[in-house]
Amino acid sequence: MIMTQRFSIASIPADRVGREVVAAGRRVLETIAEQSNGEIAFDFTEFPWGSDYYARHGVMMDPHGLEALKDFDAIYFGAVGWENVPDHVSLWGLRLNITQNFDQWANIRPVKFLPGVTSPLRKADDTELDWIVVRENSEGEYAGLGGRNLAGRGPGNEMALQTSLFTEKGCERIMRFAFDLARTRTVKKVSSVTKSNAQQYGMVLWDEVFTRVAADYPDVATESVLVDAMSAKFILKPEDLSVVVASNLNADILSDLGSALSGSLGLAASANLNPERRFPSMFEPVHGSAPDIAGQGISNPIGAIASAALMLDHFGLHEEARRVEAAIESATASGQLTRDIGGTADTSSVTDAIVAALLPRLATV
Ligand code: GGG
Repeated sequence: MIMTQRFSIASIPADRVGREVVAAGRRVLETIAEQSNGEIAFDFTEFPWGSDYYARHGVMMDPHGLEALKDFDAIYFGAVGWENVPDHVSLWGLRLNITQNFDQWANIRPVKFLPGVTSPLRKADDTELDWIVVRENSEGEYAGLGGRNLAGRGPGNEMALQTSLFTEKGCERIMRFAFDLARTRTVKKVSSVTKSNAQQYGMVLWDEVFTRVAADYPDVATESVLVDAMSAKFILKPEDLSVVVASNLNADILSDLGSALSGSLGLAASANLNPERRFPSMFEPVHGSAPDIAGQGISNPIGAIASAALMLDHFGLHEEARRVEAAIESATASGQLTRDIGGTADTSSVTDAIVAALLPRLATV
């Protein structure tokens, strides 16, 4: 008798290209399930939240939405942000509402160089490049602490405070996560991104925790690099990188730089993890809703499909995750490229190529 492993997935395509790429990722996951001869099943439930929902209801998601999401095995997210809602309202009302309340404190963002995709980096032609940005995803510059006041003094006199929060616990857990991840990689090295020369409280604590945690991992090489120097290093010495751990904002910026260097933001995958599994983790492409190309069917589905591969890893379906990654590589190598990476293919033909390239799984005994 076949034992089916079932996984419940809450799908939140949200805004514009988010819908196009989540549909593509679902096709790939459904193909994985079809090819499993009944051994794997994905049960999707779609939630209509996002900026259009805001236009109808005045909120980005149902007020009881977190309750509705909390028992799913994972969340598959598209992109948030549209012109009808201020960006800080849409981001905090949906994406950050989920990452913060589900304590998805580790955000991993692999920077992968794919065959057939031209990188602006000279070194990508003849050097093996591949690194992972580990983003502290629960505090730092995104703690949401602060306020605005003194508007009563009249125009030009208002003040705003935006406070970063660095806790020992928050720093330590993301650093241990980064070191544990480094131990699984060929190059066992963690680079910590800091700015402690200028930010003498939070970032000095960050550095101190890094030094303390590093002492528990003598087999892993380390370095501590200022964020400005790290942005230069991404371009000039990327072969020196394996795992890069950084605070919320620094990692957000650096991971965009990394994915642009690999060819396009459209390629970048991410996983917002609650490593303790008290809550579902959320998988999403790094890119946003892309108003410039939304609705034309030309968005790059690879970031979302590679995020689905991260979800498969999270489910323990490692062989399936590798099959999806290999299918992506096969599609790009054969020239199936969207416009952002120099091709002419549309979203559906790239997705078709990836689905067609999914090799049959190895027989189980
Ligand atoms: N899929 C990623 C997404 O929708 N991003 C929207 C955005 O503006 N994110 C900013 C951030 O999370 O820092």
